Amino acid sequence: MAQFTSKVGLIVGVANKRSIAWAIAQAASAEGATLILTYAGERLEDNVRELAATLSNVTVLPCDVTDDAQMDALFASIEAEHGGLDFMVHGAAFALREDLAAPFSETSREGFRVALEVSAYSLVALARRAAPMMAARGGGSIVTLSYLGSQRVFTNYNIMGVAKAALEASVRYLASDLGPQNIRVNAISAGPIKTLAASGISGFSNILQTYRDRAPLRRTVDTSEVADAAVFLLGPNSRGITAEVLMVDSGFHAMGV
Ligand code: NAD
Ligand code: 0WE
Repeated sequence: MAQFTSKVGLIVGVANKRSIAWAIAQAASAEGATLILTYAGERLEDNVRELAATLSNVTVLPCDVTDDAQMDALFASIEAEHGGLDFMVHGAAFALREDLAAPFSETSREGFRVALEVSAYSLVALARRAAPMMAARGGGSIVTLSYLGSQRVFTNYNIMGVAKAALEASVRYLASDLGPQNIRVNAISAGPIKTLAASGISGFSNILQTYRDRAPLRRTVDTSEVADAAVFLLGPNSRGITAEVLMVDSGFHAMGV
């Protein structure tokens, strides 16, 4: 039987058809999940509604992760409509564009705050609200998306690397907090993929080519490969795994010179 039959999942971070979160939504839906997809701002609402219409059992709701009222309303409406939650995917990240171009030492106080708030604190804020609804069903699974820039320096990744380091540490602390309620918290560290979040990043093609040249698999990964790993971490096959950062990057992270 499909892994997510009668399971309810919240997916934060769909912007368009190239989004990693959208690939995860499609893979979870194929396993029978009922899904709630959120959009960040009215500009993206039509996009997300069009995508959602291609799946069955999907609800679309607003959620700007910097807005506590929107987050409260989101979970209230999930409780009212579905009566609970079994899994959650967090794929929200944002830094000011200027901070992904200037030297890291030029990062402003505001740029540091924005990147850490949207890309790391949002996981904590969402997990806090999701946890009681998951606990009431005997447990749950939370997956977020990270990048190797949390551990190593990538030119121009800058404040996002610091935000991903905070995100990965938050995964471990949340896993410790929520584990007693049988709620698991893990991250997938994906290799570079040409999504909206990669658009206009100067030198992104060079990063992709470096992975093709040097990763053990001699290729980049695509969103369906990240989605398959996410289905594993969200579902019962990973029931013994929490506080983990799973690398889905063609093995690039293992290489030295
Ligand atoms: P994407 O642009 O499709 O997704 C990023 C999402 O963040 C968008 O849906 C956007 O709406 C959302 N977001 C930004 N600010 C928000 C806010 N205030 N409230 C709610 N949502 C907000 O790009 P993606 O590549 O699919 O990124 C998804 C995740 O994967 C991010 O965490 C990213 O850091 C991570 N990641 C991406 C890559 C890559 O190369 N594309 C590699 C590793 C990890
Ligand atoms: O996490 C990311 C990128 C996230 C991101 C992207 C943008 C672009 C548009 C956050 N904020 C913004 N702000 C914008 O205004 N990735 C893992 C993709 C990525 O971005 C890079 C990378 C990789 C990989 C930037 C520099 C170097 C490598």
